[in-house]
Amino acid sequence: MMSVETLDKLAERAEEIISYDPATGEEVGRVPIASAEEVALAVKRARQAQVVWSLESYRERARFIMRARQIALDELEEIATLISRETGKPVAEAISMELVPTLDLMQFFARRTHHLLRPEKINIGQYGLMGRASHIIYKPLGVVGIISPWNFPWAIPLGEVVMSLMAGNSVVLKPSELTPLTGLKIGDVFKRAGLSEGLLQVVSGDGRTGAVLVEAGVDKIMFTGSVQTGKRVAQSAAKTLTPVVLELGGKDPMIVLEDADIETAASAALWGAFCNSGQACASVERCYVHEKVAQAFIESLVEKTRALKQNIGTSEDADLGAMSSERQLRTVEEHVHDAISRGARVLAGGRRSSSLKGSFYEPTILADVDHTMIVMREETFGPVLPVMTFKTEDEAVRLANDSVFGLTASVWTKSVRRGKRIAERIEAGTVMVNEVLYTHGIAQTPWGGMKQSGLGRTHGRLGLLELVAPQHIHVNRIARLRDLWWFGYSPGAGRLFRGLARRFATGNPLQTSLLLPQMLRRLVKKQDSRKDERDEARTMNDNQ
Ligand code: TXE
Repeated sequence: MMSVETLDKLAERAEEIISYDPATGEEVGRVPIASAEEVALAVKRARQAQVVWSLESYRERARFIMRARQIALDELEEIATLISRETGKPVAEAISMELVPTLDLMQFFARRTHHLLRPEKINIGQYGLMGRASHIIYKPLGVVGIISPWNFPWAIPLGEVVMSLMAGNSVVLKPSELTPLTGLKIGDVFKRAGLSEGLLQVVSGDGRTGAVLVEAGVDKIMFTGSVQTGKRVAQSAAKTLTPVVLELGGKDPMIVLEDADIETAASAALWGAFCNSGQACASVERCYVHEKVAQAFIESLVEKTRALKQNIGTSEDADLGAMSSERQLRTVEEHVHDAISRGARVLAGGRRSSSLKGSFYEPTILADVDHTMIVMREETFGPVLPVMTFKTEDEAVRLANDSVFGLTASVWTKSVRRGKRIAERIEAGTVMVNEVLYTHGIAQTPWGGMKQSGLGRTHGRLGLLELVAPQHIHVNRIARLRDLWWFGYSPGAGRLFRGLARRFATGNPLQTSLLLPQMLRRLVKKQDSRKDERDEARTMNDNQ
């Protein structure tokens, strides 16, 4: 068995990807890297398959999703074990954080997409009084390219696959090179559900394969990963104006006010910071606690941290498993060393596990931290929770907003009203009051960030709208009348237009009604001039 570090490097270089269990260093399996030609072919096949799929009813599309759902449910243990082996996370967590939410999401979008994407009438105000009507329909985009990360290798891509398919698109999925087998498993489940092969194709590979997919002429890219790669994806997509949704990192703050339930808040901070070994984009990465309750909160947090069990993910009693890669573990080490060198105190953990051989880092609590430290500024993406104190609500909000990221945040207080008021002041795509991290698991709510945490949304109706092209249909029911603003400009027309600016543009029909005589005169005159034109044309014809 090779060292985990050597294995990471090998996996990066080889022309096939070898997936290793980061807890044991054992090989889980290997897959070939798709060539540029294979990616292009996949997109071509996807485009052909999508034409027929876009004509299927929502009910028909839903049948395939529900069949795939049943297969995933029947194979729950096998899938959870595969996820655990490729990522290092506990099997229990693979079930609670990846399978349960996606099984729920599948039934939700299977049952509700027709409702969420139903045509919508638009109230067009006074134009409606003029016999016009507008509505929107939502058309599929075509081929959606999904590029996904390793931290939730099942839940993140699967949600986007389901939403894309329900919206009438086909999909080419490029899973992370660290978790290629879980990606292929998604393809396998849908294939056995009877979905035609072109509609969901999984192309295995690393960043190069992802880069090829971005430029392969897809109609949308759904990317989840680092800020750095996200910017590269956006740049390359800009060449063809391919729209992108970017779900990037976070440095999510948790604010514990003096009136919070301290025990519950400490348990929430524990789970929010350490589930998935802190490798969630919405992990609690910074904790701000009111100085009055700081001691009680920190004592409880440290005690709970010390009681956590770390072990190989497939063992029944593991709270925390291994980190997904040696590279990620090194990032964590750098952040913690930097913090210590600038005066931070380690209250728990602070080092890789001495008893476990793989990529295990002990759950870590840091105190005496400040915003000069990397651990308070950059995404750590590991089991580290730095805790800082504050004196006033304003100070807490200022500290929470002092970040280039803005994915999620949480506020803890017994007063829901106060929590909501503070939540609205925080710059983040999702702010939870008395909750942490978990809303990616709610299919109905939108997910996405502000600032450098990303662009666009996934999940919920807003997420579904990213996967369709809205088309506005406008109808004039009184087609026999010409419009007031058409040609035939004259001093009288000029007077009417000035009146429109003053009265019609107020949006008030009563004001507009004062212009009725002028309007009628113009319409009649126009009708007359049309009649004159017709008479003139007839005379000319007669004379010929
Ligand atoms: O992500 P990358 P990495 C953060 C977290 C982590 C850091 C690095 O802080 O430490 O990112 O992780 C594909 N064109 N998050 O390096 O490189 C790649 O193959 C197109 C937060 O693993 O962004 C993989 O499938 N695609 C995040 C996917 O992009 C490219 C989850 C993500 O890899 C590409 C993961 C390119 N040029 C990491 N280069 C979250 N939001 O949850 C790579 N890829």
